[in-house]
Amino acid sequence: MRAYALAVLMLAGCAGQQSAMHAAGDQASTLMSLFRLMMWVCGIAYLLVILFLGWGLIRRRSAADTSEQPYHKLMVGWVGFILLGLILLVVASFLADRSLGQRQQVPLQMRVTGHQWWWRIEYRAGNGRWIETANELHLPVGVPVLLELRAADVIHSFWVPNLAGKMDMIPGKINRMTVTGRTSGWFRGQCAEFCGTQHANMALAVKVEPMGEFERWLAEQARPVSPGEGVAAGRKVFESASCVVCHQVRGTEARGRVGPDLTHVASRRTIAAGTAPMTHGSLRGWIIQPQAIKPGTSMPPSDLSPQDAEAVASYLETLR
Ligand code: HEC
Ligand SMILES: [Cu+2]
Repeated sequence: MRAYALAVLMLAGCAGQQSAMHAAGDQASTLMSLFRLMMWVCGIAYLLVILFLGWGLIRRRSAADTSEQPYHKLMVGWVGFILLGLILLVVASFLADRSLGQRQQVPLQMRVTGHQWWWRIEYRAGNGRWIETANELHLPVGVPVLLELRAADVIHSFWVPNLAGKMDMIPGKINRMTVTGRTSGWFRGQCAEFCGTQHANMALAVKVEPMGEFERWLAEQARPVSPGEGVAAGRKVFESASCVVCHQVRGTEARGRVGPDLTHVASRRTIAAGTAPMTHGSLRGWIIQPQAIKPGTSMPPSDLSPQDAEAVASYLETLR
């Protein structure tokens, strides 16, 4: 009973927004079909081995029984089954690989760059311009998207299990993969190649949404900043502090390219690649001492007074 409960719990752990078992993209479902076929072929082979073993144990050969005939036939059948099973698996994985590697003319192109420990994301807009965001990937449902995967420092690996398999991001090299979201919703990606102390806090939020919604979202992200009311003080502090060396806020003096683009930072659900929720408190905490939230992160602590940090947090919160 306890073993059963444990098995149910473990299976429940596979469910949800970060699971290769719940394919929500064409590439993930190709992989899932291959996985299922492998399970069937290997499962049947395993069952047969156990059956033969049990049969051998029960039916001991009597000393008088010297006929080898029935065993020969069984042996031939068994070897035939193994060969067929292997050929089937080789052909199936060849076909799956071919379909994953297909580079059909895709209408949309995006760039994802792995950094220690966050994701730079760029969208190719209709006019050929690139629009930059971070840590949140939006995909229109049902449309194949070509992802260009790069790395800025060390090797990372791009992995959104619900959508597709893993692919390494290697400095100096561009790897390409096509993903096609099939089901709308939020999914969670995770860097899948150990890349340093905060590797585990290098998560990627992925939203698959209807084309209209995606286009609206992209148009919003493309727009330069329009800071809200009453945050002029915070903006001034931000622009006179070191922040602008590393961060870009399009439409202002801040043009740094080291860290994430903050033009629409408050439209994201989390900060620092899924490490903390997007709240006033975590923004303020992050600005004062990012190392306390994400030890080792390449954003240095600031020497802003608590009042100034508060004002900067309020300013950033209006960047939607
Ligand atoms: C030396 C470069 C550098 C400086 C200076 C810097 N940052 Fe950062 N910042 C980064 C990097 C790199 C990250 C990504 C860290 C991570 O996720 O591990 C980051 C992340 C952030 C984030 C979270 C963004 C997101 O979407 O996850 C905010 C907000 C932020 N910085 C605000 C500020 C503010 C405000 C200042 C000035 C007080 C500042 N930064 C100064 C490099 C810098
Ligand atoms: Cu990584």
